[in-house]
Amino acid sequence: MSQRVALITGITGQDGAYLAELLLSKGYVVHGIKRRSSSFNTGRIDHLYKDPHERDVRMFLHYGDMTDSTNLIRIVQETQPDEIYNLAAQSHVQVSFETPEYTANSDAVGTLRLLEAIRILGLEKRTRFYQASTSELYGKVQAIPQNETTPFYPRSPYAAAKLYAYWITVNYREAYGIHASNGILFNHESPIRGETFVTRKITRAVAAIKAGAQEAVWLGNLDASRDWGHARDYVEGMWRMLQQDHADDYVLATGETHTVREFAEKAFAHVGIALRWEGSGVDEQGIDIATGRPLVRVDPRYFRPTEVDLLIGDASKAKAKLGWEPQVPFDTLVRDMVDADLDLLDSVGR
Ligand code: NDP
Ligand code: GDR
Repeated sequence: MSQRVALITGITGQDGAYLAELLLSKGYVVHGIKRRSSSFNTGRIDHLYKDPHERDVRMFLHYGDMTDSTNLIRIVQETQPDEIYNLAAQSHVQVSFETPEYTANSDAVGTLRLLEAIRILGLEKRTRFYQASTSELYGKVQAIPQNETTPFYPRSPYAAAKLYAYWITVNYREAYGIHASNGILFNHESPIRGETFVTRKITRAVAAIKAGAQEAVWLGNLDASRDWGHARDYVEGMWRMLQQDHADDYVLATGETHTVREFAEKAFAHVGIALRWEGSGVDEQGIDIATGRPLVRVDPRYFRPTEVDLLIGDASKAKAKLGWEPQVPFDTLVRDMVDADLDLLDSVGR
């Protein structure tokens, strides 16, 4: 069998990096789209990259952007992928309230542009398509837990853009017979999670506070509950979806939910700091029991105009049809993220 070729949009992001690693380990040729940036943005994949002049090079990067149709069509034409993983997105929910039009352009219309590229180039029967859909689609949740049949109720410009992307993926599957699947993924984190998502913001702060380099961490809604898994497990699920005979939509989740407060508590506990909670709402504080110092504080700046209060997924379809199950428990995830941030701080300090 000839070498399989994959194209990953968003290869420089958290999931793109884990997915590239997985596909390379399976023998794929991996093409990735990266954006032009004034500073390096390939830190998460530098360990996978080889100079194109070396032998056995299987990963190639192309400049591109989800807002540029001509660029996407050209890259798909040049790379002739067997599988496209559409991970590129303005992926920050709070930022989407500030940049709603850009978020719609890249996350919603960007998905359409890629699907159209497949069609324009006559690749409907050859190229399989994965869409990075999200538990944010459930928004104001209509059922607990959420599965593939739970109605959507988006609560942000990000989620509304991803709703379009979800349905256009379903539509191109039904209209043109493209093997196009949605992975409805619940939150997944890792040591290479973007620094402004709440888990990584907390674990970086815990490391810095422990080292005496930071006083406290300012957070928003401590009551929000999320179903947090490990990104490495979730990219395996993406790949499995594209290996099925028929395209379909699947939830990937752990089936457990924890509040932001609980995440912070566990992260501090891992470095030997026990917190007690005082006050409520904007006055709530996480106090270090040993010293009486407030280490977690609330800043309403981080509250969202509309919030998603509680997510908990039911991934039984993925278990039955893909044989997929998450491997990394919540406690291990928190511990690994804190340890990685302690190591990072240590290596910078050296
Ligand atoms: P990241 O934010 O870490 O990565 C996003 C990637 O998209 C980066 O490579 C980024 O490039 C790229 N990108 C952003 N905008 C554009 C654009 N206009 N054109 C081209 N590339 C662009 O996200 P994750 O890896 O965490 O998530 C991957 C995908 O999965 C996203 O679509 C996200 O919305 C979705 N998702 C994520 C979940 C999670 O919990 N992580 C859960 C469910 C869905 P750059 O590095 O230059 O910024
Ligand atoms: P989310 O992730 O919005 O679920 O989207 P994020 O980590 O940003 O927020 C999770 C919850 O924590 C609350 N929160 C804070 N969030 C941030 N970022 N910063 C804070 O200081 C803070 N304090 C409290 C939020 O209000 C929220 O309730 C992620 C992204 O990866 C999306 O791309 C993806 O689709 C979903 O997960 C599933």
